[in-house]
Amino acid sequence: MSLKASRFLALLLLVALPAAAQQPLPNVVILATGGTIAGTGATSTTTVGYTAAKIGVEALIDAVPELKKVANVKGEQVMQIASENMNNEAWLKLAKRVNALLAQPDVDGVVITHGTDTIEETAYFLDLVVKSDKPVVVVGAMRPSTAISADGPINLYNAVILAGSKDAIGKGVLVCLNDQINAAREVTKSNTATADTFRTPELGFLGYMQDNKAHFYRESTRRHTAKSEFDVSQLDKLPQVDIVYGYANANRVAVDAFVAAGAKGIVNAGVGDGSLADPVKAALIDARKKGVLVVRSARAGNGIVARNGEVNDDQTDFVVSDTLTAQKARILLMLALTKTTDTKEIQRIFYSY
Ligand code: DAS
Repeated sequence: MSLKASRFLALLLLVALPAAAQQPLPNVVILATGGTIAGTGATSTTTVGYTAAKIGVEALIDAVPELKKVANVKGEQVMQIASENMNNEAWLKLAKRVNALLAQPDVDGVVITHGTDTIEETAYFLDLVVKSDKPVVVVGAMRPSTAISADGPINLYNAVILAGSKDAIGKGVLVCLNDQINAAREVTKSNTATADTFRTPELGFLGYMQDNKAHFYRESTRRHTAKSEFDVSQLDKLPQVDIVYGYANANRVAVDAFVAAGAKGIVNAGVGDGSLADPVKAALIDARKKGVLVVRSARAGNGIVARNGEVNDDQTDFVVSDTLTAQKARILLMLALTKTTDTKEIQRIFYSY
């Protein structure tokens, strides 16, 4: 090859290489709902007693200029609430917006900023109704935006990287705070105040965020998102399902009150392996006879609630929650009741999701 030709080839490579190295940035939409991540406190050391849901989505994005290096980001303010006030209507609105965005070919992933109190519930609801394999990442913060070492900015930065990551495709809805990646089905808020509060106690994290990259080590074996049979696109409300908490000396008042108020389903967070005090069991049997669906969960929060273990579920026509906590079982039962009231079919659903 002549000197001239080899110089031309070297020049070509110099120009071509950097371009090839610069993959196009992913398009990520941030849907803001409120919470501490959007919270403000009176001073930089106020980490309790602050006001949640004060700062808008554009301010959240502007506070992290590094986002521009990792994704093309757009923001929408879907609502502005502290998440203890999250409800079924808000979930339906959020789910419909997420599905509309993910159906767009120019959207690669969605991040939802959210209060930490009910992140685990919103994430699981979306895990069951999002009709796409594209990443959906729910993120929050344990310190308000005005606090020293506020965790919101780095959590938002990591969430956007994760939502734009090809490795996150098909993993289901993810909850990512404190550099840890959790699956929606099992994640739970385990501490009232610390930055490492989100845990998947026994089944473990899916992976970690480190050095601007998602690192996955496992994935869920249960149905979710694109493989889910649930569709809320035509729904504007969900069946009323309530939770009764088990404890020593429990009585039947709460069960009877929920039935009288028209609950279509009751989840019992039982002691031990979903055990029921006699008065509670009698009340739940009466409820079932009136057509209310009953699911036995466990306040322990981990482990399998065994069918026909502490209660003869075949005889009482109850359903068991498998390993779902009561707050997650409530969500799955609500969605199951949009499709069927057959307890065998509902038990199949609890063993599938
Ligand atoms: N009240 C809490 C909430 O909105 C604040 C937070 O931790 O995000 O869930």
